[in-house]
Amino acid sequence: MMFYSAEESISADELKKLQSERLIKTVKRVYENVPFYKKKFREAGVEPGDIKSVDDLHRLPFTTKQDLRDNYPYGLFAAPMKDIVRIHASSGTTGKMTVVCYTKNDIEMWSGLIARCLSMAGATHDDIIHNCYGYGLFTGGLGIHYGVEKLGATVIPVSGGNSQRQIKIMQDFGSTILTCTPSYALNLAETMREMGVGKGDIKLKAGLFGAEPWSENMRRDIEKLWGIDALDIYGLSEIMGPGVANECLEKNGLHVFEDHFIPEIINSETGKAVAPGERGELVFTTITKEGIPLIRYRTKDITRIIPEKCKCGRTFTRIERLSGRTDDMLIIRGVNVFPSEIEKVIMSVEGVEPHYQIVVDRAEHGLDTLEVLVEVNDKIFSDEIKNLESIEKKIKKEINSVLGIGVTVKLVEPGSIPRSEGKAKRIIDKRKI
Ligand code: DLL
Repeated sequence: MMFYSAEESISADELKKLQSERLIKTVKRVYENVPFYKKKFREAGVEPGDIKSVDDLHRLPFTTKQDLRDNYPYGLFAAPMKDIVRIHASSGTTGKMTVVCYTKNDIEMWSGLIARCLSMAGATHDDIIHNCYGYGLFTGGLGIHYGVEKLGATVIPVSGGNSQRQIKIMQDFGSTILTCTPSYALNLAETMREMGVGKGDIKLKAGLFGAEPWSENMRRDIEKLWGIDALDIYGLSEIMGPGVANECLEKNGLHVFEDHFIPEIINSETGKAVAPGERGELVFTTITKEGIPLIRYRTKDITRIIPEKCKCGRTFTRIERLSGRTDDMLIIRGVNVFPSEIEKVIMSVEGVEPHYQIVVDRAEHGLDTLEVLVEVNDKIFSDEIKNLESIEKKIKKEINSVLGIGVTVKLVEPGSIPRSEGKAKRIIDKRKI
């Protein structure tokens, strides 16, 4: 089978050899160029010479977001500024920005990986990619942009916002692939409906959606509303940006681009590897980056490795759809709650729209409260009160049985929950305010 790059069907032995060579080089590079790593390796009692293959990876210490912040802005760069051609940064809701950089080779490598992602969705140089990821410091917009050009397809650099214009452009310019956050894909579908444009009026055939968690039910909705294949694209600024892992058309987990990033799944409390196939925190080591290579970076994202081989023929390992982050776990009355579990319940109920918000508060007597606001469609909303009440009850009961805690559910009018143009803000935790 022919893939965009030959590495996609690499054998296990070849991969191990390639990874080992690249890891050895990267470890040497950071040790020699980044004082932070030299110090950290010495503290851990490990030297570059100790790393002889990927089997020695576990001997290296972890890197965290805090390390990036402590070395803000350029402290972890492993290349001189004369070789850096681009900076990106993630805003971060708390604390300092996380600043990352790219050399010419890094941009070339990143673009190649995005081209790989696009071709996994069936794109070729004949396609027109409608890119609504934000352009700017965020890695989404420019990351996808350069990948489209690398593939030789056509990029429409429309960025987010002005949804009516997005639909018009899609119709007039003949966009065939959509790239945006899954929440924005839903938002745009709604605008399309309001404008009286049908999925038959546009040429879209697939989409790469990521930058935020989404569920299998949300995929089902997006695919139905648009009449397309909706694939999951994952990445984070620290490791590169979009394109660290991507789904193939089997839609059963994301292939990690192991020729550039080595994934590990660890128990976030002990730091030890979990048993094969078990869920835990995803950790990445970059093995080809020059600007800011990261060793055993703790992503805080939770997933598991899918051990079975993929039917598509690609040999890169797969990770399950990202179900949340260790730091967006809410602790409600002592119970660990992942927003994705709530989404799963909501989205399985008939008549409920994929727009919701979770509001956490602390009552006067000190007890945490969890309220879930869910939009229903027009038909249900104008239905009899008793139908609304029965849906409310159903969601409440299901959440209660999944999470084991009581919640308040409020069905709200269509269109009343704020729409996002980038990453959706679904959790409002008033307890911190
Ligand atoms: O969101 C990069 C990106 C852009 C990925 C466009 C995909 C498409 P950051 O802003 O640094 O980078 O945010 C990274 O977003 O650690 C995850 O928690 C979350 N995330 C990214 N992709 C997915 C996904 C970009 N497919 C953080 N599913 C990551 C779930 C995702 N969460």
